[in-house]
Amino acid sequence: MRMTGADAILRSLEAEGVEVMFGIPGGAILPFYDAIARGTTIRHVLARHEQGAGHMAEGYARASGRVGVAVATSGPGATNLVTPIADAWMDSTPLVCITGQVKSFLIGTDAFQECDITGITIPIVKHSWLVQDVRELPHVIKAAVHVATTGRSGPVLVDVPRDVQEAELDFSYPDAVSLPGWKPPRRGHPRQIAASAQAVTAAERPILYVGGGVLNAHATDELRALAEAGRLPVVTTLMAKSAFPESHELHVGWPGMHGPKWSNWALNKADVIVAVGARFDDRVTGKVSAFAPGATIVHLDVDAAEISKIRHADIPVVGPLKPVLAELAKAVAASATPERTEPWLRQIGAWREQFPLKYRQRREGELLKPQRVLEALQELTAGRDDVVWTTGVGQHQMWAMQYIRCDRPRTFITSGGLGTMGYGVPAAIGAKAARPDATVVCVDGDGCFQMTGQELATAVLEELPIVVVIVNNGYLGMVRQWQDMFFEERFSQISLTHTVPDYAQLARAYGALGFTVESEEELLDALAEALASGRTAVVDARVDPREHCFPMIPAGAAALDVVEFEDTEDTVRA
Ligand SMILES: Cc1ncc(C[n+]2csc(CCOP(=O)(O)OP(=O)(O)O)c2C)c(N)n1
Repeated sequence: MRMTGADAILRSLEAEGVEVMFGIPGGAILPFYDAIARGTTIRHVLARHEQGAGHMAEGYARASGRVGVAVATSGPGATNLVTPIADAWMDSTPLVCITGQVKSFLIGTDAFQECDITGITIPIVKHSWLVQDVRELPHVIKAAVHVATTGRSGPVLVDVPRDVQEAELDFSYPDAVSLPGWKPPRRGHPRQIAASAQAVTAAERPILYVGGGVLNAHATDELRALAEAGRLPVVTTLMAKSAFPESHELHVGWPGMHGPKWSNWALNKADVIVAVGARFDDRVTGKVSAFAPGATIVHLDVDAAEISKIRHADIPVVGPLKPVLAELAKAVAASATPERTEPWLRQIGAWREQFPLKYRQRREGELLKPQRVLEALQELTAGRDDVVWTTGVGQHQMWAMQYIRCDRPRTFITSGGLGTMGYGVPAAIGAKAARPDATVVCVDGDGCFQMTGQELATAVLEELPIVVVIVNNGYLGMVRQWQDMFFEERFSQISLTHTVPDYAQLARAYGALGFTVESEEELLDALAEALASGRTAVVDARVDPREHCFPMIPAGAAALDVVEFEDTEDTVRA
């Protein structure tokens, strides 16, 4: 069929089963938006900032397990996508970004809104295309989705000059894609899987150290089968939160800088660590030379580049996690004596009793404790399996990790690797587009909210209602904590105030519900109303800025050297 390049992009995305895309139009992408106006089955969500569009596409991808699509114009539109692209790169989120480019004959002339976006993003994409021949478009879009979603998933970029969008081609969509340079592994080596099973079943203190790769690989059932077959304790990283049911007896928390002490002890005192789709991030290991010194490392990953990148893998298995975990679970089930791990599980349980999460009770006349906001959210949503959480970055994110329980996959969506403030609100909107049935709650910081809060307009007008709970401590709280602990309380450029802006009024200005809460009673009422409203709502919870997030492994310290909350007579234990 004869059509323009712009129509061909759209028909190709439709052929790939894309249902939603997020973006903002502009000069160099106008032909594509004209094609949208002429009709498509794909819903387009109009963001207020391209960074928002990118994080929405990421939130959509993470909530649905499908590829996210973001669209922007050339120049500033494209550069506004750089942060979400970097974010998706760090967290292996499948993302296809489509950008308009100036007309081919203008490239290299410093034309209006020209920028070399394929050049700028080289280190943070799996692959990118600057399409110069309209006839290549169907294959490029097919390849883009394929590369983004296969092997270790991640972001790709397709940059299309305006004249290429306007040129015509005879459209036919390819059935298959042939990319000689992209051949992700299709199965793990049976001998390595057998060796892994042997190490696991012989171990006295084994542990599964689970990363976000398990969610990306849709391998949560296989993970559970493995854990149950060997009665293996499971720690899930921030990126893997929700990959294993958190109310399961074998879930033993979250490792790393703000993980509970008992989780870090379990990981660091293990004799066999099975790393599954995890990458020994510095926020998990602390000082690498002191990390889990006695452990044999079994490392399962689809990306060979992760093997022995940080910690030597004694038994590497490179392959897609779904079949690899299934085979390993089978092998472990055949040879494990599950009672073997009971003393170890009891030991971890004892540490759990000994080292609970703690904070100081609010005293008369003091502001709410931030931890209490998270506890209240957990209490109000306990037992519901239709809640999807997103977060910003900072103390509130770590408290959300500690206090919110997630039992179903893809229900906790956060920026892990890049730590992108402003991720929470747009990611929530994207998650809502993916899961219209779900109640999507963004736990945000007041600093984070001010980076992308304008996307409330998108949530309201596109009818993608979300609940935003701002843990408002009036500060860039996590920075305050570091300055307090490591810079002798010299506070530098961190004060935001609790009251400017007035978040509830701001929410109302966008047509959302707005609540300001300062007491426990107001908090519970506002959260209940917001969660039941079915509307976009912002709960501004004004909390004590002095609270630190504990426990904490100081950057560069050994993971066993956890700094804990110092008990007072009115300690609250979780
Ligand atoms: C875009 C961006 N800029 C700066 C930082 C550094 N940073 C990390 S946490 C943080 C403070 C976040 O403050 P807030 O959103 O209020 O959350 P809180 O820590 O108070 O819960 C900052 C500035 C970052 N992670 N991302």
